[in-house]
Formats: sequence, structure tokens, C-alpha cells
Amino acid sequence: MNIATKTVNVVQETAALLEKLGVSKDLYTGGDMASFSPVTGEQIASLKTVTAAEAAAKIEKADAAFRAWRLVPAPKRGELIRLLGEELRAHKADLGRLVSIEAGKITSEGLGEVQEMIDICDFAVGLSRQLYGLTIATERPGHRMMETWHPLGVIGVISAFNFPVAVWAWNAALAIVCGNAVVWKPSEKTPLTALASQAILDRAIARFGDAPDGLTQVLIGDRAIGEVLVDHPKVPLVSATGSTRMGRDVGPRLAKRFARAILELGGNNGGIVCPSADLDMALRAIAFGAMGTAGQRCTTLRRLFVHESVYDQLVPRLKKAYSSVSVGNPLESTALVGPLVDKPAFDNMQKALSEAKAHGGSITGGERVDLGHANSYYVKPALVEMPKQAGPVTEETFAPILYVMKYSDFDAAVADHNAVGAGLSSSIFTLDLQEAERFLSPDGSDCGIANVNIGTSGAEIGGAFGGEKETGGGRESGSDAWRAYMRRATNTINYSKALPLAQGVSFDIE
Ligand code: UN1
Repeated sequence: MNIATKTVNVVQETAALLEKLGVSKDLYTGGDMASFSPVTGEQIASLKTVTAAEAAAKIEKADAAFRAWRLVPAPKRGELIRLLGEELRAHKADLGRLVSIEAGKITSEGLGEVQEMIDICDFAVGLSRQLYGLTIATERPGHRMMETWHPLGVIGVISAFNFPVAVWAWNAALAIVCGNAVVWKPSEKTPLTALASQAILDRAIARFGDAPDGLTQVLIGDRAIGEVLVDHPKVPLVSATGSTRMGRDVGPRLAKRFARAILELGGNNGGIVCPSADLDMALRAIAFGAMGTAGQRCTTLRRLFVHESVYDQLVPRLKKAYSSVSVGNPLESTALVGPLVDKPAFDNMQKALSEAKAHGGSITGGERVDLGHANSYYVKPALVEMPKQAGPVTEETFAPILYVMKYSDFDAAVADHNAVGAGLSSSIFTLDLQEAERFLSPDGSDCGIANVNIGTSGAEIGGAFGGEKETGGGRESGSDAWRAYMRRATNTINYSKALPLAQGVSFDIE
């Protein structure tokens, strides 16, 4: 079922939302960077970009702010994030709508993204009273050894179009309670939601009262501006979300100057459906994981291994779900699948599908859906039955393509599951305890996220988020991911009247 458009004027609505959200008009009119809505393909703004020199000046300013902010007690820093959470609650509908306009997400996912921001704020407020280090037993009498965690500096955030605001919030909320400043280079595809998020944070900062000027900044610009952030000596950590190709550039540049990286790169997430699986549950989880957000999550389910004993029960039902899923304008309908972000995304999808066909794939869906806008790219999600894992199946294509393969041996399925470059998210569907535990064990899934009886996408903020191998190894969001935003000092304190040396070394001077 395709849901046709009605009459929302995306250009006017964008301007109205930006005004309501408190974004100054001169930031997004009359500038040199055009921004488009994937919903209709129309241009919705012309943003002013920063020059490399201006970007560097903003980083310097953020560094000056950091030097003051690091001395503010952490629970007080948490108060700023508590206020941010309040402002986000108050502006959830408007910001969620702007996410839908700029990234093409369906309404519940646009709102869900803002909810994810609110959730990480709540988490960070609690964290602001729990930044702790260990006390460690020392080998010397009359000594104490401990670790102290200190703020790090200016944290650079490079974010992707598909989670244009939540991933910034994961980083910013933690970085700020940890005593850092934040400079954000958003995707060129989604700069407006970045300006809106910054405006919301500015309100929280105004209510907070005495945060240092320049504590958080947004850099609107292209790749060269991102490079200023990556190469700047006053940025000790860059958290970058995007393709593995981007990470291969950013990672070594940071390593060269001994800066830290949190890399959240490509995912080629797999699921295994075992003989005992609850197929009703698996079907729903697979449908959301593979078709949700039009296949444009890092965590999207892209590869499915189905046991031969349940293949003929599950796959026809899945194909039916694929044929009947509603594709449509996310602003005007209750469609479950919105547009791809742009034409290159559509072209990449078609290329992957023709390669899959050349490797023996049999395709359901995948064709373009015409909603009457020449420059918007809606597609039917594609399910591709593959004889084996080959060709495009081993690479991430950022589009709704699910490759389905039959398996007979559990160990071989796990080996195939792990035999790709990326290592972000994974799932197993089984009611067999041994299979579930094996999937989570050291020789099971090699991903940063491994789930049982839920899909690969839609993680909560409470757990550390990120993955292994070509996904980049970074962890953001919950658990102890905060430690990456701080520097650790080991302190040994001698409260005795002697000076024993460690390891029994003697060095007695007269
Ligand atoms: C991403 O796609 O970069 O787990 C982040 C999820 C979301 C975050 C995705 N909570 O799908």
C-alpha cells in the first residue's frame, strides 16, 4: 500500500518550526549551503557556513569555556543537563517534526529520536553525582592509591543524517556533565535540526545562568570544516558517526596527533532465526529492524539466517509483510516507511540489488514509489533471498534491503554471521537456552550489541552503544561510556614517615 501526499508546505512549515524553536533566521536564510527535505525533495533553507578560520576561532572559544567549566562541581554541571531535558520535553513535538522533515523519519520515529535525547539527559543528570574512581590496595605501608577522573577538554562531535540529534545528545549530555565543552559538526544533510538543538540548549544555558560563554558550538560547513575539528590540537577527543570510509580517514588523523576517537561506523547487522523461535515475535522484530527508518539506521537488520526447518513458514510471511508495508510521506500519513535521504542513497540501493541478482538473489520489492515529487526517493523495502552470503551481502548498503539465507548448521550460521567487516549489532531468535547462551558467549556473535528475541535496532540509552571491527570500536551513551570523555589520573599518596620504593628497590642517598 502506498500512501499519497496531501498538502503540507514543507518550506513554510520548516520556517515556522525554526522560528518556534528559537533559531535565528539569519542562520538559515541567504547562505551558501542549501538544505533539502527528503520528504518532497524541496530546498528548505540556505545556511550560512563557517570558514576554516571561524571554525578554529570557535574551537578556541570552546577551549576557554572548558577551562572554567571543568572547575564547576559535576552535580552543578548536571543541573544544566537537567534543564536541557526540560527544554527538550517542552519542545519534543516541534523538534520531532523537524527531524521528520529533515531526515524523512516517520512521526513516531522523529518523536522517538527526541525521546532518546531526553532519556540520555536523565541518565547524565544521575551520572553527574556518580563520576567515581577506584581506591586500589597498595604494596607500601602508609600509602593510599586511587584514581581520579578529570574533564578532558573540547569534545568534537561529528554526526550523521540518520540520527541527526540523538547521537549529538548522547555525546553532549555526557561530555558536559563530565566537565567538557562541545563543538558539533552535523551532517550537511541535516544542519537545521542541529541549529534547533543548539537553540534549545541555549535556552537551558540561559536558565542555568552562569555557564561560560561558548561552552557548546555548532559548525555549519562541509567536510573541510569537519577536518578542522579533527585536526585541531585543542580537541582531545572526536566522537564521529558515519561510514567506515569516513572512519578510515578520521581515525588515523586523530591517531597521528594522539587524540582519542570514539568511532561509530558502519553496521551490517545480522539475525539468526533458530528452529525453536517464536515466529510471530521474530516476524515483528525483523520487520521493524529491517524496514524501520527506511533501512537507514546503523543498527538496521541487513542479513537474516533462517533455519531450514522454519524457512518455509517464516519467509512467505515476511514477503507478505514486505509487499503490504505502507510507504509514504511521513508528514501526512501513518506510513511506516518514509523516504530515502537522497538520490545517491537510491542509486546505491539499486546498484546493490542488481549485484545481488547477479549473485543469484531473488528480489521482492525494491522499486521506487512515485509520490509525485521528482526529487524525493521513496522505495518499497526489498527482501532478497540469497543462495549464500556473497557480493553485496557482505557490505553495508544504507537502504532497506534484507538479505535472507537458509542455514542448516548452527555453528556455520554463527560463522557466516561473523564473516563480515562490520560488528555493530546482532540478534538471535530462539527459545533454546543453549543456542541463546552460545550466541552471547566468547565464540558467539562478535558484535558490540548481541540480543536475544529482540531485533538489532532500537537500543535503549542505558547500555553502551557501539561495535567492533570496522564499526570502529567506540562506545557511546550508557553504562560506563562516560569514561571516554574524561582523563584518568592515578594518585599515590604517602601518609607515612618513610619513603619505601615500589618493587623493593633501594636507593639510599646519604
Ligand atoms: C544510529 O543509527 O547511528 O539503536 C544510532 C538504535 C538507535 C540508535 C541508532 N537507538 O537503533
